[in-house]
Amino acid sequence: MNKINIDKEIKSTKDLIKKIEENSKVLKKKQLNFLNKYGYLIIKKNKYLKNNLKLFRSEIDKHIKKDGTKGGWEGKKTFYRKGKLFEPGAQRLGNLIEKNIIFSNLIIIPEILICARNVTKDEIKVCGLNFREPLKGTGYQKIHMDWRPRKKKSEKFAGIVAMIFFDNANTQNGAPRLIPRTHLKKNWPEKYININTRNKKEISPKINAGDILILNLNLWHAGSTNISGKRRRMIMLNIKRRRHPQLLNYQKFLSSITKSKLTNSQKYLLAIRDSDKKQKSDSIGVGKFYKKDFHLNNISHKRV
Ligand SMILES: O=C(O)CCC(=O)C(=O)O
Repeated sequence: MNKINIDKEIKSTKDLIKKIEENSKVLKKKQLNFLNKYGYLIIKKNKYLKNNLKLFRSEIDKHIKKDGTKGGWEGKKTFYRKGKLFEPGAQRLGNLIEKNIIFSNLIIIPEILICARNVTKDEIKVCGLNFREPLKGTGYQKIHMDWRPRKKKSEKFAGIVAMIFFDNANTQNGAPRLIPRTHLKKNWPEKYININTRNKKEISPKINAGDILILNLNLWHAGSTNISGKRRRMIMLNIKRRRHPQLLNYQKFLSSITKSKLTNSQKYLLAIRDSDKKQKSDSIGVGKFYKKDFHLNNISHKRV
């Protein structure tokens, strides 16, 4: 199984997972234990991604051409200024499902959903689906995490980010850097290390096109410089516990036409059904908590 093809009404994540694993387990226990222990996991390309890599690449390139320097600003319009890049050094694209319905297939990849459930041990929802590609000579980020730290070890983890790669990635074209086991720490990375420089414990796994790198949202990681300038297209799927807010308010930012094309599982995961809780803000991410904890104004926790 490579994506969910069922379209029955979904009442809970438990229901969804049961349907995904109706016939067989999607991931081995060993893989899930690795994710819990080290905070990351590489999942080798499945048949769906293998068969559709070309299609995704050409669709991504079409939107890069169309959005250009305006890419990635969906939901963040109050911060937008003419000519200001969403992230200097990287090509970004946001609200991908509204751009083309094929991107909605990425949110129902069973391996990703199983990881999200395993990490959160809770009801889950999709909070964001964004494209990032580091550009030649740039793309370096500060070491960060994608959600606020847990206050105590007994607190549940918030979720995962699944990085879906459409090109091979290595240290030459900006493979992500990560520090295994840091998801277990109880504070922001800057409380322990210098987040601006490379850390001696960090690793940059070699990743093939179609592979998925799963990170616990609390794992310390960062983007690297794309030295060679070779393409490194990647989509980040952010999944959190259902009670947490979305990076993009999908009830507001998906049109009625797009919503009508989605399956019941996708509507459940995006929390866009009438019965789903309404989010007031266009976008809520880790930045909100970072700025509060460090008494900052408009400073990114990722930019160097
Ligand atoms: O693109 C990458 O390699 C990592 C990006 C990342 O960690 C982020 O933008 O939060």
